[in-house]
Amino acid sequence: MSITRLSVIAVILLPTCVAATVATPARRPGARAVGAVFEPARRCHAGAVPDFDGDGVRDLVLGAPYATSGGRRRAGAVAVRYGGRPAWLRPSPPQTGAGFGGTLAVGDFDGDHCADLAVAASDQGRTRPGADGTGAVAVYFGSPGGLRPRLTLNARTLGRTPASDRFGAALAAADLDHDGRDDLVIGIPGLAGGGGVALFTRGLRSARLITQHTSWVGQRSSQTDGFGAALAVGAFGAFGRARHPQIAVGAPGDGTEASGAVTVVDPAAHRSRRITEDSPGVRGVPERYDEFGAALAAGDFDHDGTDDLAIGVPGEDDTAMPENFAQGAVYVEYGSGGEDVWNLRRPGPADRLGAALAAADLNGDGTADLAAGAPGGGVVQVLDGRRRRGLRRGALVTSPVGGTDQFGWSVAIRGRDLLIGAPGAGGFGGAAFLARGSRTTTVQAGAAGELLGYAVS
Ligand SMILES: [Ca+2]
Ligand SMILES: [Ca+2]
Ligand SMILES: [Ca+2]
Ligand SMILES: [Ca+2]
Repeated sequence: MSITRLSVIAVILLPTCVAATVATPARRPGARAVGAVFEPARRCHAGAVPDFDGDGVRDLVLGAPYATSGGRRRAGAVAVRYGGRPAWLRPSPPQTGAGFGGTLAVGDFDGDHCADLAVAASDQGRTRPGADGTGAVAVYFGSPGGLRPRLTLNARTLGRTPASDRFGAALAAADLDHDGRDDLVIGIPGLAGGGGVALFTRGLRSARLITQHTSWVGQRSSQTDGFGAALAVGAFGAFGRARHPQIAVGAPGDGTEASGAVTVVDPAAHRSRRITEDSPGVRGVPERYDEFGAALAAGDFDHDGTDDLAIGVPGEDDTAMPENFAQGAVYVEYGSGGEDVWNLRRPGPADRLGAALAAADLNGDGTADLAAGAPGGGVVQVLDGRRRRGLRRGALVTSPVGGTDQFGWSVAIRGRDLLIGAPGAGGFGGAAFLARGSRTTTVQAGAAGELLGYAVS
């Protein structure tokens, strides 16, 4: 899912004059030691998620990849809400068209219990006009004084020469090696040879690359596969490793005419398994531009101790009604071997259900639930997990603004709340909302085509 897809719509609908945004000065890199002197003597404790400053109050992050930063158009910015207090993270240095904030991930990378934030600028550093960006990921560490810039990761960190890699087009954070620190998984869907996935472990000091050509993956590839365009980490129980974290990697451009594929990789066991709509137990039919694997989420939806994998297929058509192109679908592959296929109850063309997914226990009954965005339809379908029985249809959250707002382009579950991005709202200034039950409130609205809510976390 590239920013370009939305920017095509934005270019058509936006007025040509785009006003400059008022920039809140970013925290100066290197100011960390000085700032620490004035910080209250308090530590972070594991609790509210995410909590960057350790005050026990949940914080929220909203990506605005087309925000103007430092006078550079579309350099991007990220709005951080410490409790209710808004602040901005700006790229340093800002680069025109970099799209900083297009992808976000929250984890505790240094294990100090302050949540940390990874922000991708996957369009950064185009080698020529119109080419995909090389991309970079900025990592901010949480502290009682808030988020502080710590390091930047890019293709060079992996010892590669940057090209049109789209480094950071997908991100996931989880403790893969059980050392008490979250590891960062970075999707590089444009990497030469069909894409790749980088694993940064041990406080992000150790790096390794997995591609379709990795010996134990062993797939044929083509340049447009987009391996690494979506990521989810879960204990899927594949390869007989019950509680071991594994990585699901989406390659929505793989297969015949971008029907899409997902590969579950186990970097410790050196095993992998490829899933397509042609796989045994999967009911679908691979069709042109289905984009199977454009979004992924992992959760134990039937509470059997094994994570289940939700796969977004936003390009899925209704075979019985050809005019319903790209109504979208969500496939759920249970660790037990069962499968669900979900559509909207009243689907329409270009709804693109499954363009965004999030999994966590939303209703507090102890079992993971699933939220699936259908940004073309401006809705988010909630599916409630049930012990032993799996998902059932839950609430349909509809856009409070309507129209071309792309409500559901991004979605995250934060406690009992759904955090929903609508980057098309307000003439593509964008907006983010919190929804609980039938109540939807605005968190923040963007301005001047900055696409706020393109990513949320
Ligand atoms: Ca906080
Ligand atoms: Ca931390
Ligand atoms: Ca399960
Ligand atoms: Ca639940």
